[in-house]
Amino acid sequence: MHVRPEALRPPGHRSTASVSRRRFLGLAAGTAAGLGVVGAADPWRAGARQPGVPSPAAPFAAGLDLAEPPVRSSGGGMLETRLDARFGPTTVAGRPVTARVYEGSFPGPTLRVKPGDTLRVGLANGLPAGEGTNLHTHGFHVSPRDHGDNVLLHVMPGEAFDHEYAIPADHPAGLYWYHPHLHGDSNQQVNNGMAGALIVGGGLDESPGIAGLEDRLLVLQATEFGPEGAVLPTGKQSNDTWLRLVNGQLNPTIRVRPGETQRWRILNATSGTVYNLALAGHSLHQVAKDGNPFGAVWTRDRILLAPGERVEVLVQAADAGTFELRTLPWGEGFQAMPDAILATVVVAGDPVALAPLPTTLLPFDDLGAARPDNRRVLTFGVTPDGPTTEQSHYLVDGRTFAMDRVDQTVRLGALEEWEVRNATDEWHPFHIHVNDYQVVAVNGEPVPARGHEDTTLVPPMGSITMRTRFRDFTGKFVYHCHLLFHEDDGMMGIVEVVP
Ligand SMILES: [Cu+2]
Repeated sequence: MHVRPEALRPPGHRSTASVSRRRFLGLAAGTAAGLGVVGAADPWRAGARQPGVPSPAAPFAAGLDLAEPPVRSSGGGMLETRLDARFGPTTVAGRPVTARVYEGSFPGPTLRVKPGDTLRVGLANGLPAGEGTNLHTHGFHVSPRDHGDNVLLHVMPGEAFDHEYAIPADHPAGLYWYHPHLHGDSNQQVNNGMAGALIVGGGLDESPGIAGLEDRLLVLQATEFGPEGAVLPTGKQSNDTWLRLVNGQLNPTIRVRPGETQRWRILNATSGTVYNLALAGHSLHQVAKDGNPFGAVWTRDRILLAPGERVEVLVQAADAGTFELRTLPWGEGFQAMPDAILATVVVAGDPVALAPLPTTLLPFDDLGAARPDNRRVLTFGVTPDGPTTEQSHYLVDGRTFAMDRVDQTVRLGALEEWEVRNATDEWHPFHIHVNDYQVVAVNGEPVPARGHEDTTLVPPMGSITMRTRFRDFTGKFVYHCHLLFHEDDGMMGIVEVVP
């Protein structure tokens, strides 16, 4: 298996598993330096860049009003569109840059569909020579086969592939997203900007207390550009100097009237940045997670949002003023994320009467009392330290991903309980395709039933226990860590649903 040198030294995701593992990573850096990738002679390493200090040539515009990506909506039960993947010019925070993006847009266009629709996407690969890609509809309950949500495909440069997704009539309405999922290239491509929102209409859109609210989309991305505006290779980026972007903007202004309630749909479309979201002076009233409406509002002051996760929150502005939406410091050691401002909320204008929050939302299939047909235990791990240190990898159940191996076989229709254990001292967001699940316990302790989800942080040396029904679709799909460097490195497995 080919291992990119940069993959051995991901910013922010180096293991702190043990002293000897750290020593190994030092050796890995030495190896990479030998290849001229991250050596001391490298100007980025040697130079002027200090953590927390912006790039000297960074005329990115900040503070503009929040703008949203272009929207493409279905009509008459169909959305037929194209996604051209290219390494080329785009705009970030008002500045011309070069990166891998869809349709020249950072982030990509928002695709809006309804339950029962057919979504057709012509994916065209215009990336550099040798660089394959593919497309994942993250969170969609659709077939993983053939032209569906098939991430085992390789679409090579110059090639195109026509996807067709039949969205079930009972599909939960909410926020999903699309991004590339080619094993080995996911981290780089998503980090560059290849991501866009998928919104399924209906559901909460018509609920009392939510219908008619100002509905905003916030796509969170984090990346870094060189002085000439070219996106930096992931191995040369730093957790401390990533631009924390919202819809491709730096610290945009979100306008709200005093007393107004707004609905914000927030997507973490980064390759590996965890956000600890907080809005100064305001609570976040969460109504949905990962495209699934909650049964009731969950009010909190902070929301931890891992790569791949989505939340929908109601924000009630009280008095006029200016308030920062921030990600607060989170994590330890190599996984630590710094404090950063994401957006500025300006509450101003004619006041409106404060409306009560909805008390109940939408019912869901509570699996808490269900009897699973089968139980499994999966374990996230890292290669034990040893003398053959060049082959260190992130693992599931002691092995790296293999395209031609089925790791779990499940019967169609089965209700299963999976305990996902984390045998490392880093956090890993677990994600499974096609079928959502309900988390019933964290670290063995039962948790309240709020709704279903598809991406969940597993605590260091801890576990999550989830229940899921393998409904409607046979075929092969994957489960993995959504820190995409870890996924690319091997922390992924294949599940096959059989009749
Ligand atoms: Cu991970």
